[in-house]
Amino acid sequence: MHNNIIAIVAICFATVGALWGIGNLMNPEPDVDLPIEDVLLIAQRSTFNGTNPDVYVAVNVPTKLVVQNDDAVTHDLKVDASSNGGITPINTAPLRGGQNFHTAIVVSKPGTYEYYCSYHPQMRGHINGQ
Ligand SMILES: [Cu+2]
Repeated sequence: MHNNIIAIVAICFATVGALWGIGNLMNPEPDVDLPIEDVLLIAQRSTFNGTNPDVYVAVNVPTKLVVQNDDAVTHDLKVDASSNGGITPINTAPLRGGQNFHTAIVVSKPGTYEYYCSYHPQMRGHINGQ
């Protein structure tokens, strides 16, 4: 009898836990706790954001990066390994028009690093980690 009560309580907890988990999946919480703004780079007219802007990130604070291709042609975004090892390399897949890629910028040493599109040499800018 005592074991039955324990089993019933355990099943209740498991059920509530499962429902809670499903509820969270259906209503994911927004990313409100990111310490700094996400970075959105949109490939358009063979530039990133029209100006290939410098991107500023804090050292040792992973920054969410979304690369969106709004052009008709394929683009990608790459960051190569640096000689000081201060940035985690980035390589989106080739992105066709309308596709996007979610990743992160992770800088571990202050410095200036280059991002670029491997298809279009003029599409390049800098990531400044400070
Ligand atoms: Cu490109």
